[in-house]
Amino acid sequence: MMRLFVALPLPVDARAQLSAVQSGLVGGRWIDPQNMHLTLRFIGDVPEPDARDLSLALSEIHAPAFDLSLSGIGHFDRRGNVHSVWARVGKCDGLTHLQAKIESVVVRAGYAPEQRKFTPHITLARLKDTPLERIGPWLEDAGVLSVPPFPVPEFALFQSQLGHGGAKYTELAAYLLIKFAE
Ligand code: 2AM
Repeated sequence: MMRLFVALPLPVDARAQLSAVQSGLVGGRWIDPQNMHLTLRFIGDVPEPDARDLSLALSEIHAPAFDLSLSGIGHFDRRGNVHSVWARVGKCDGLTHLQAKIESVVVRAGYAPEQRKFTPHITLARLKDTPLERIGPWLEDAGVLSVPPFPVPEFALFQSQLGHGGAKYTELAAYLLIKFAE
């Protein structure tokens, strides 16, 4: 079995800028900048032949390239207990369009539709159910985060291998987005 997800890789510059806010948070486990990405669709465990079929289906997507910017910090919590903090993604029609195309291809390939609303984000740290009040000062400081627009030339299929030191991500295939000359 292979644990798969579809995501946007991030340029090294953007990852470096994100890593600049990765300090001063107690009880958090920082995501290694090498592992930072924007998840478009989590797939989960699939048999290897199905991974190949899915990759072929994804390769048939034709969607325009776009620019992304990042600004500010958000968090996911369960009843006031925060389990992750992440960089906010600026509103981007190209991203919304791509995500919708991927969702429809994945569903046509036989996977159950995603039930959750798409909240584009880049996870910076995972926390062990930390009360929101405790990280208030960090959220305020890191909230100034702002990464200017950068081009997104491709999306990719990743494998996640869970291990002791956290997950290891491997890019299995990348799919070019269509870039029009200015
Ligand atoms: P996260 O960063 O918000 O945790 C690879 O594991 C990627 O898929 C991660 O970016 C993670 O998002 C997302 N992911 C992991 N498990 C998931 C699940 N059960 N449902 C949706 N997304 C998941």
